[in-house]
Amino acid sequence: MARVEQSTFICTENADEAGPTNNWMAPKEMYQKLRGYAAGSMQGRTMYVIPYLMGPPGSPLAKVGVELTDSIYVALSMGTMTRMGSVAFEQLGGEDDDFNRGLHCMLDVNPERRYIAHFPKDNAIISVGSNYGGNVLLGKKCLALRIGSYLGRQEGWFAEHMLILGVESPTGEKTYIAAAFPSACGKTNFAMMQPPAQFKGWKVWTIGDDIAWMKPGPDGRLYAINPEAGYFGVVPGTNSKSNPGAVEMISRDTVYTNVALTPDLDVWWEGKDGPVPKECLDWKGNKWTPDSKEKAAHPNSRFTAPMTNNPMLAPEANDTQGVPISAIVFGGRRGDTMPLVYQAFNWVHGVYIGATMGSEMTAAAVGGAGQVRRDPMAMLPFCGYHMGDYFRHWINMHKTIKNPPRIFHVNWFRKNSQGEYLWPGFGENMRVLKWIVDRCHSRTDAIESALGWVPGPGSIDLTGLAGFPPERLDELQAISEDEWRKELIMQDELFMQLHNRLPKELIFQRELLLARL
Ligand code: SAT
Ligand code: MN
Repeated sequence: MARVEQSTFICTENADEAGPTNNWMAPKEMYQKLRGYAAGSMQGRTMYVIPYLMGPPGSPLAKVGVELTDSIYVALSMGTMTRMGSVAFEQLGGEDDDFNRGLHCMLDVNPERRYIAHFPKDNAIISVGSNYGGNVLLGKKCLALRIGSYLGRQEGWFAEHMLILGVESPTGEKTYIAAAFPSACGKTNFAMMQPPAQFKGWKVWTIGDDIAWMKPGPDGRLYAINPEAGYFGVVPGTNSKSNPGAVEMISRDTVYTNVALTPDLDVWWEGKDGPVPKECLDWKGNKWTPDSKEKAAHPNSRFTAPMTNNPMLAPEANDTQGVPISAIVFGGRRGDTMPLVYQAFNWVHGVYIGATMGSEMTAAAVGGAGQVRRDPMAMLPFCGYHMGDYFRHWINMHKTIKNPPRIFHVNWFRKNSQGEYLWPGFGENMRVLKWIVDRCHSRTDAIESALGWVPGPGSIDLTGLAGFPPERLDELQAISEDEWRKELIMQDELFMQLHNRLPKELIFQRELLLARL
């Protein structure tokens, strides 16, 4: 019912290449172990052969994989999440005829024999002993992020844990934005946002909700594609207020996992529109009533739905060249410390902001929910090599991007001393998004703060935001010395862990921030 990071391995020749934030085992040893588990394990079962394409057909950025699996859940989900079938083979040939070799064996889903092993040199993945999306839909986190990031570093591009959206203004101007948030922080909702009523004529189009592959184009801008063809989203809390587009999207052609089942064979979850059922079966199949102590749907229960069901799917989602990115947004789930929004002074400062991202852990991964952990660029569980080298790659790429995107940091989750959320979130995030868009086009004010550029007075439009006194924006933007002292100490722990490959530039950025504070 969730990703298991403790069972996820990067199998490079030596451990230092994988770095201290990944589990490591030598390829030879891992192959031997997993071939042992796999041998004969599909006897009497059905094996599915899944050729799949990550990215729009014909795109120079697209990649091919073939996954073997004995799980019908995987076969059906891969058909939604990727472009599956002969389209994959048609992509092969020519210059790049490599493809990812994937093997998934459910075994008896015993955690003792559970491994998600990546072999970047061989462009291969073996996953055994589980049947949860992030562990077994090998195109997603395994190929598009862990193997992808490894290839991206060699080939000069980025594989990132980012949504991609297009903001259309009333004049028809389109601005494309990529945003990295850790798992289960609302990426899908943000990517499918519906602007509030007074943003007349403004539209938000989705290109992707989870992963971006980005490469510099001939005009010096950074171009992004979504390698996926569907959304694997968190179900609880999905309703016509949080994400009206998703309600429509998942009303058909959708695979649900770990939700509750009503007596009339419908699905149900906490926060669904309509009345709470008088009784149902919970996600484990036990009888559930509104008096039950446990949740009916698992907090990480998921939907798998085709992107073509999204009413605001951008036609550009099929562009082979991708879309030019004007802004990169980093964000986490932080009850304190982090303001609603600020902008980096420049690229290296932006890399530092992304590298030091922190977030309260969620149900998407096993263990630790609620604790703040460092999650650089939301890639901690998904980077296929040493995180210090990953930061170096980000800094180096600046040389090949003449017109780099502006970099921002947002936090929708700041609370007051009573523990109440200060910002309404969801569609109202459009107000922050518009400031970001206006900054990209040099149309709005910002003032310098210790953290970066922040909105000038009145430059975040709050009209029509019921029950939101304007002073609350000051509370949301406040920089507390005490909180930042703790923050900088926590950042240091990550830097210490990565010290042998940490770019000096990031250490200097931390010093500068300290001095400004
Ligand atoms: O569960 S997944 O890994 O597929 C999604 C996520 O954690 O971002
Ligand atoms: Mn994700």
